[in-house]
Amino acid sequence: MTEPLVLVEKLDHVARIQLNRPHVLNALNMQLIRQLVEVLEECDQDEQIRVMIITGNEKAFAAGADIKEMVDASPVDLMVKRYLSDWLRIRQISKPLIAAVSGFALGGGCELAMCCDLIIASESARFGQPEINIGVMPGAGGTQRLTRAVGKVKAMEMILTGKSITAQEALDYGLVNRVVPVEDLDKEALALAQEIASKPPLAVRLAKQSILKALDLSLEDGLHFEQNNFCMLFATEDQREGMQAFVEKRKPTFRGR
Ligand code: CO8
Repeated sequence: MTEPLVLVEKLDHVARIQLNRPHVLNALNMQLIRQLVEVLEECDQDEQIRVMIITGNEKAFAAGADIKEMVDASPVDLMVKRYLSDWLRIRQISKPLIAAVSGFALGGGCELAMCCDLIIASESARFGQPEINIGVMPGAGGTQRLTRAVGKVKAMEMILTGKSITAQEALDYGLVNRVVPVEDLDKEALALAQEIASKPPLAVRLAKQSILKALDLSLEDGLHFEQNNFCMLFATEDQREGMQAFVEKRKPTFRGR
């Protein structure tokens, strides 16, 4: 029996999804990305799950797209195989995604971390877009998401030189939320996931959607989008529960309804 390329563990309201090609530093082949997307979509539908963590192993989150899979590809092959289309499905996931990164997060690995909504890095994490060194450039969002995350000049330097940055630099650049000791990575990612999972899930979902829109829309349109989502939450039981609990000075219980 072949090993699954992603391992899934569900703990309370959190799914921990581990990339599982350790012998090639979790190089992202099409099959792995397909399995990852299928698991994310399944968790997105699962009412028990409120937050997903994507992680790798101590040596690598993911060292990029699988170069051996691409080496002989023509543009037509990439189009026919719809090589990058599964990546767009990650963007449709409505629940928060946390990347827990140790070791290499390079090329597609850095891009995958940036597809997530929050990034916890261990002290050993290295982020980079080294595609320039193998004759190409980022193709799964790197030029767009890195630039939005760290600004033009830092993105230019990282993408045009291919040099990677340390976890501390990633923190200073605003690319990651926090840096933790390697041995604490799982625990810290889980604690953050559980904290978010304790909040009203529909408010979390609409807040995530609204923040992502801030990167796409004009301020005027973004403010309208936010107002609509704010008003919509007054249709939920969790809004009544949250506000009633405040008034009654008790802890709310959120049901995701
Ligand atoms: N693809 C395929 N195999 C890889 C990759 C990769 N990206 N990275 C590492 N491996 C394999 C190695 O070939 C090696 O396998 P083997 O033992 O069979 O030779 C094994 O993993 C271990 O690697 P190393 O021996 O090289 O380990 P080191 O610790 O010496 O070096 C490095 C680690 C520095 C990370 C090095 O492996 C490296 O430079 N890897 C390539 C990094 C890279 O260039 N990434 C970008 C790839 S292109 C890309 O991501 C495009 C994204 C856009 C599309 C996204 C679609 C998925």
